[in-house]
Amino acid sequence: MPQRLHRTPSTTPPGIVHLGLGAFFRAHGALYLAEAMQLSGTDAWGVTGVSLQSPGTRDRLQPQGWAYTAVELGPDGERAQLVTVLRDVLVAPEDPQAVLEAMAAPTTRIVSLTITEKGYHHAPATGRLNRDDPDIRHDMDNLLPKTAPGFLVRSMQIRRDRGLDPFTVLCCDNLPRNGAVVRGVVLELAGLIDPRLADWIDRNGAFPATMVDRIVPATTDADLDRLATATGIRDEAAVFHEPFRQWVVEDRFCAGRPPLDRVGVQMVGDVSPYEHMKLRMLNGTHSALAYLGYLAGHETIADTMADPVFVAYVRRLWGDEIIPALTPPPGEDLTVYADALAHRYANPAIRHRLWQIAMDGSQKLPQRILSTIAENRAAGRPTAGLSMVVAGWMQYVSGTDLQGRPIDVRDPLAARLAESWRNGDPAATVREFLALSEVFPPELRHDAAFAAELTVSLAGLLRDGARASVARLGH
Ligand code: CS2
Repeated sequence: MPQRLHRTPSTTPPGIVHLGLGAFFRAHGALYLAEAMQLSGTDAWGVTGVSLQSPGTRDRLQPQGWAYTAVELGPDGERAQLVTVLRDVLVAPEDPQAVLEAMAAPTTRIVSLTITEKGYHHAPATGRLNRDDPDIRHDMDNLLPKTAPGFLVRSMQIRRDRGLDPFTVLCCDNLPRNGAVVRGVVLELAGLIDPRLADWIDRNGAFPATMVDRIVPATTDADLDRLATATGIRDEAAVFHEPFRQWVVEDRFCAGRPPLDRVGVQMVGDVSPYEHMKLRMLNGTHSALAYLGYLAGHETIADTMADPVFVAYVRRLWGDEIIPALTPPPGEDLTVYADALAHRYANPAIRHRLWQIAMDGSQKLPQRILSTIAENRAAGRPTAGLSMVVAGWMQYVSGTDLQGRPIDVRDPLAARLAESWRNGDPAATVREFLALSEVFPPELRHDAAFAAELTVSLAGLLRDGARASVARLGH
C-alpha cells in the first residue's frame, strides 16, 4: 500500500498569487519559480494558488501540504521531481474575500494567470471585454467578483484604497499580445467601475507579455497509479509533462521579480515574434491535428503523428502556409523549430488527447489559424490547408462526427456553433459560421473567395472523409 505524500509548507508569505491552478502552471511556471528560489536562496516567491471554479485541485493538494510531483516523460523514461512552491490554495467561489485579501496583501508582487482563453471574457476577434457576459455584469456591480478580470480590478481597488502599489499582472495564456489583452480587459472593466481607478492602474501597473510552452496533457488515474507503483508514494495531484519547456517574458515588472533570467527564462523587450511563432506553428497545428485527427478516428497527437498522411499535411501547413507569414524571433530558424515540433508531437510517452485540444475552439481559432489565413489572403499566399482546419472544426462543433456518432463538444459558444451547422449544405453552413463576429475577423467574414474555398473544403470533407482530405493536401 503506497504512503500518501505529505510535506510541511514554508511559512514565508507568498510573493505571487496565481489564478488558474491547472496542470499547465504546476508543470511549467511553478518549476521555473522553484529553481529561481533555490538559486537565489530565498523563498519569497512562493505561490498562493487560486482555483476560479472547482475545489478539486485544492482538495487533492491540501492533505499533501500543497506539495506535488512533476513527472517528466522523456524518451528514456520518467523523472520525478517534488515541487513545494505552493503555500496555500484558495477556491474563489467558496471564499472570494480570501482571494481578494491574498491579492491585496502588501507582500504580493505578482499575480500570474493561466485561466485559458475564455477566462478573459473578451471577444477573441476584437480583444474587447464581453460587457454582456452575465459574470462580467455581476463583477461591475459587486465587490466580491466571479471572474479573473473582476478579481484583478477589485484587488487593485483595495490596494489603491490602502495606499499600496499595484502588482505586476503576468498573463501566461496562449493569446497573442497576452499582456495587452489582459491590460485591455482590466482597464475596460475598471473604467466601468471607476475611471480614476483605471487611470491609477494604467499609470502604476505593469502587464508584461509572455510566451509559454510545454506540452502537459491532463493527468489520468492511470498516470497516478503508475507513479504510485514506481515510487511507493501516492500523490493525488501529480502532473506529467514533456522534457521541452520555454518561457519568454517581457522584462517590465512594477514590483520586482524572481531571477527568472538565471533559470532559462528568456527576458526580452518584445515577445510578439515568439508568440506568433509558437501560437501559429505549435498551437495552430495542434488544433489542425485535433479536429482532423479526431474525425479520422485518432485519439492522441502521437497517434495522429504516427499516420504519415498527417505528418505530410502538417509539414505542408508549416512550409507553405504558416512560416511564410512569420517574422522569425532573433536567432530562431523556423524550419528547425518545425522539425523540433514534429519530434515533440511524436513522443509516444505523451498521451495528449485530441479531445482536450479540440476544446474551446471558438476561443482558439482566431489567433491560431484565422490570423494566418487573413494575412496570407492579403498577401496572395495559399490557404487551402488552413481552410481545411476550419472545415474540420465546423464539422466537429456540429456535435456529430462524419459517421453520425455524437461528439462531446466543450466550448463557451457550443450552442450557437451547433445551430450554425446546416447538415448536408456546405455553402449554407459556411455562410452561418462566417456570420460569427466574435470568431471571424471582418476581412474574412466579407471575403467571398475565402467563403468559396471553405465551402469546397467542407464539401470535400463530407464527401471523402478527414484522412483522404488531408492526404490530398499533404503534397
Ligand atoms: C494545446 C496547448 O490544449 C491546447 O489547445 O494546443 O495546451 C499546448 O499543448 C500548449 O500550448 C503547449 O505549450
